[in-house]
Amino acid sequence: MQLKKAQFETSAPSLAACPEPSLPEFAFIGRSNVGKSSLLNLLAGRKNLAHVSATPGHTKLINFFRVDDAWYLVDLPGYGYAKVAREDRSKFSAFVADYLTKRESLELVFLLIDSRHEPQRLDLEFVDWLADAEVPFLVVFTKSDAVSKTKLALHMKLFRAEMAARFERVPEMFSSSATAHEGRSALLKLIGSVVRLDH
Ligand SMILES: Nc1nc2c(ncn2[C@@H]2O[C@H](COP(=O)(O)OP(=O)(O)O)[C@@H](O)[C@H]2O)c(=O)[nH]1
Ligand SMILES: [Mg+2]
Repeated sequence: MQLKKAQFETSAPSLAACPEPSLPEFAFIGRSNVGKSSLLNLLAGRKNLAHVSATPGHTKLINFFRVDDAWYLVDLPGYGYAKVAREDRSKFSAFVADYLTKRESLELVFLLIDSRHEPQRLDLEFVDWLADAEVPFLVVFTKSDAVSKTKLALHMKLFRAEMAARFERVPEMFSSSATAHEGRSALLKLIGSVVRLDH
């Protein structure tokens, strides 16, 4: 799918402040620093559309980016900011929970997982939350450039096993690298097929 125009629309502090739910949305979530904003920029083909930060824990708002006046990319606040007390880390704001469970126009969540690690408890707890809430999601392994092909394959295999223990149908899994420009076409193709089905 070719993408012509991507623009920032709004930062919402509450579900009520989100744009009219008139276009299909694809929302990115994952731990702080996993590469959400970078992946969003990669997909949009714009270097600085979403703000990339070396210091995690910044975004508290839900940021909407309108693409070709046809769909939205949505940058959600990250979970698991390391400076937050351990018991609070896996929690995320009531607002994000609200958005994930109540937003009518949310088509699909992209759960971002750092390729460099074996399955992490925090991420699996979030998967369990998504499963309970019946929120449809796919998995993207980010920063694939930062790990060997062998390690990437191993980490994906271990994560897939965790998914197979939870779901009858294992969520689709992709890998990406904002640095090496990898994963863009596969993800845009998937978004394109969902957007076309919708209309
Ligand atoms: N090596 C590598 N680093 C990345 C990649 N994507 C993001 N980063 C770095 O990871 C840090 C966090 O990125 P950001 O997109 O702000 O993550 P967010 O907090 O999830 O939105 C930044 O220092 C990025 O430069 C990637 O594909 N490869
Ligand atoms: Mg970000």
